[in-house]
Amino acid sequence: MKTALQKLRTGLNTKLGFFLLVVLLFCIKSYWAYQTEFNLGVKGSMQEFLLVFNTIPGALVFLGIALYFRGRLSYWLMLIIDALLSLWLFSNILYYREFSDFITFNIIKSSGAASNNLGKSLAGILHPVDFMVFVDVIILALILLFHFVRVDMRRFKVRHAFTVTVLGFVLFGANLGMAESDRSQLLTRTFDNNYIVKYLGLEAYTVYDGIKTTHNSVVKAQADKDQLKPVLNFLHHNYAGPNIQYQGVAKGKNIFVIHLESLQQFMIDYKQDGEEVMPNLDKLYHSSDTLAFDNFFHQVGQGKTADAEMMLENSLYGLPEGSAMVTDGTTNTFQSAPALLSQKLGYTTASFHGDVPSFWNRDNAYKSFGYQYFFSKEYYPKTKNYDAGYGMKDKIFMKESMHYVEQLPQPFYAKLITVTNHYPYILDKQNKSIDAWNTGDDTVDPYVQTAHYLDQSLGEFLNYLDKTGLRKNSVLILYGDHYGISNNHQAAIAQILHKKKLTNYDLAMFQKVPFMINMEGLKGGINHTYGGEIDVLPTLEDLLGISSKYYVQFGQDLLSTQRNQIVPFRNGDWVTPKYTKYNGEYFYTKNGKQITKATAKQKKEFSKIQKYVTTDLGLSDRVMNGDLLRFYNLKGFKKVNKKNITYNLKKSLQKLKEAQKKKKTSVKTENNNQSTLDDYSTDAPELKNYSSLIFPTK
Ligand code: GP9
Ligand code: MN
Repeated sequence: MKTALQKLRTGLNTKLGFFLLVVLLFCIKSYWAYQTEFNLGVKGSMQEFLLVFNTIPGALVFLGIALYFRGRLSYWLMLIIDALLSLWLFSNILYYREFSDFITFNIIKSSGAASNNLGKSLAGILHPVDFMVFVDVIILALILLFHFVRVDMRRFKVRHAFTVTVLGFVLFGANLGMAESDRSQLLTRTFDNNYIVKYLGLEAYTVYDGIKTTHNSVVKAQADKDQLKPVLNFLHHNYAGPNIQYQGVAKGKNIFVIHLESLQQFMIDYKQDGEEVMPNLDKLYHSSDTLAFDNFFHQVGQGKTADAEMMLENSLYGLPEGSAMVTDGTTNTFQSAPALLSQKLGYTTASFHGDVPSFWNRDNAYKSFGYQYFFSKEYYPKTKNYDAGYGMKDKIFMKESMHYVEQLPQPFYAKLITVTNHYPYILDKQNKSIDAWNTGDDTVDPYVQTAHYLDQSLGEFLNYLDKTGLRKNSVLILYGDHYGISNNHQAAIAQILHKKKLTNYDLAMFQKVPFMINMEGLKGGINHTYGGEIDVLPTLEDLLGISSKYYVQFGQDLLSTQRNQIVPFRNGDWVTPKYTKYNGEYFYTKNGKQITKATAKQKKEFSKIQKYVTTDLGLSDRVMNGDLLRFYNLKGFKKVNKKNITYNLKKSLQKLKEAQKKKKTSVKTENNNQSTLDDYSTDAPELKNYSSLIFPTK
């Protein structure tokens, strides 16, 4: 009688036997990764079951391709497919660790724009255990190489291979059916990639994403003017008029938009050993000249910084996947803040960023936004150690940016994008002036040090504004672009917030970011309205006295008394002053109590809010995907002519020179052509040895 082992051996010596072994190992490995490497939020027995089950259909279909081939080739093909699927899984594990999301084709398309920084972060987040995803492939390869199994040279009938493929699709159908019964509209709502992987597996998610991306290009080709109708109806219906108390109060002022990288609201007034971590920002927050918002949320998706910029400057949402600035920034028509302000009010517009211009496709998207200048890394002196890995260190960046700011004819709109407080929060010893946190989570702990550094750089900048008098005729807009500490670090978050356990409500509130408007004489105070990044542009427009009534903008003026105060998150969750919906759970916003059994009335309220959120996001996506603004004729607005804009160093410097001759209102011109840079004091240790800074001249 044959022993079980012998039987197994005989089984494995057939092609089907070997195939089943490959499938089995692949499924086990995928399941292991789902459980340990991702945070899919599996709840209940159905979801538990599907997490195991969904590994099978994709494995049968993809690995099954090899069954259509003959002999040895078919065996090796099986391993090649297995290796490719494993590589894809591996890439997703790394990507997920930083972004809490899965890779999309749009992200891959944009990887040229994002790769330089992405590469750096990936190297830093690699865990040895990640390589486990290749173990089965290696074992199988050794089995074949050392002839532990015999290659079955018999013909595997096409009919049988086809049966395996069909079985894969049938099982996928069953999987989808069970998934839909647990969560309806799984594929149509598309709000969260995590859901799709949880229910359908990584392979199905990838195919789904590919189809969607192709579909998007087709959508653009098919879009027409009529699609604007529902958009305009919705916006008209939800328009919130200006608050007369604030209407036009910032007219004629310079505008500084300060992009505070990864800064979250909980850092305001945050203390470490009794000391404020961000004293300069805290002071600004509490100043009587500052309108500070304490219920202001980031609303970014995968595009992170780029999504924040998209919202701030267009009042259009980023996309559910990828970065709209990358996928649509080059080709779409926009009616953005820089273009509006320069055309309507004669502003000089410039963005400043101490990184390469290609990141997030800024070099192209900014042209579409109508930015006249884009001062990126090459415009700055290359002083020793000026770079912290993610771009120039904030103190150096802020100071040196003033070399260009002082040359911009006033009034100007200047956006300064900081980067030092960016994951993985790298800062050299000489710049660290407080201790790191001690949560035991290495990725989180140094956040407080880079945030402190960011605050110091702000303090130096504010001093300069005061000293030069620029403060008097400027309005400052400061905002945190998105979370710095992702929900993957819950144990650390709980410690930082001094809480025992976190609920989904806590995580929702953890998405608050600072938003402040500061201007001499502004009627300030802490404003409790619920809002987010989408609302900034309409707010600014009303402060400047331009009516956004006929603009295609999806936010509402934060100061308007007619606001609905519904804050949509990019994945379709939301916050209102009354209720919060986060990760599928409902809460009272006031006290964080969970609503486990909603009354009929509450259910009705929820669905009304959800309808608004879904429509708001959906229509914004339609504008973006269909490039609908190309059909919208905004009265008094000329379509931006990108061909007239260049960010070439030599040409831009020339243009800046001429602009100052033409319009003699720059800070430098008004200062008898003397630079004000000496008024900028910084304690940046890197600049100590430089008596003067050499800026590029051509
Ligand atoms: C890079 C910087 C960071 O240029 O703006 O972008 P993020 O990773 O935060 O999206
Ligand atoms: Mn960012």
